[in-house]
Amino acid sequence: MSHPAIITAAICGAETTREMTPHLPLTADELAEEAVRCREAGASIIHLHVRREDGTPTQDRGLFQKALDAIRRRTDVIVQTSTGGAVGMTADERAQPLECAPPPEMATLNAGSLNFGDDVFVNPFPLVREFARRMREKGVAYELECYDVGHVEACLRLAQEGVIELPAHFDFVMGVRGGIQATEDNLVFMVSKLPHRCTFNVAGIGRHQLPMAALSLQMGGHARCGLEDNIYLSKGVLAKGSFELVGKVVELARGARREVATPAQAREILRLPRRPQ
Ligand code: KMH
Ligand code: ZN
Repeated sequence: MSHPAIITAAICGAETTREMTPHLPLTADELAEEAVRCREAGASIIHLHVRREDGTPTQDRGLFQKALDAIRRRTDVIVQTSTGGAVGMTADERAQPLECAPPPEMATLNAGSLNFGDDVFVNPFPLVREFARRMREKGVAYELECYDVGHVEACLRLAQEGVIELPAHFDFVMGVRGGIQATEDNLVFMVSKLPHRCTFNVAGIGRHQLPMAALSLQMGGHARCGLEDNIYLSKGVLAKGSFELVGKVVELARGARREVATPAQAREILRLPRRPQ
């Protein structure tokens, strides 16, 4: 067996709605319950967004604090808060989860702008630099979200500037309408850009989720699944929660002769210093 595979469960997101699937967790208790189920199924990272009572996306610090506390009380997973939020949010709005106490162990750092469906997801260099600075200040580890190959190259430029440190952990989000598409040759190209000792994760969107997870695991990468990116377990069959998708990715890891990482192993692989109490 080669090195353990880290499975990230993106359990909520900003775009998936209860109209699309009744299985979407929204409240702090529901998010914590789902985090526990995903951990039991094999996930070691929970990628976290939060919602208002009416289900709309928000980056409200208080709601993140409640969700983080609820998850930490019940499980030892690494919580990776979103700083992407939803398209149209301001930078200050998006950065709020970094102000939680204690801060999250990990957060996303979106590496560049792109058309996001019919909208634009805005991440200019000054915003990326400022978010990286705030994360450094708070001791929050970043996962570099790359929606296209130019975003990987932007990260290398930021590393030269000293804004981000290498080796780093990348997430290739593949299949957004406006970003790089979810194909094997595109993944091979993205991976070919990575400097020595960097690690990568793949988040395939929609029907690409499980095939791209399989490919990433075979290539020595890690995998993200969950209702943020895909609501179906198989064609026309809704997943009853992100935990069912995690179960599928565990099977894919076994097929790729990869052990599944525990949160402790994931912390080691990702060079995370500590588990907040
Ligand atoms: N909702 C997307 C526009 C992140 O979490 O950092 C951005 C997103 C990325 O989900
Ligand atoms: Zn997200």
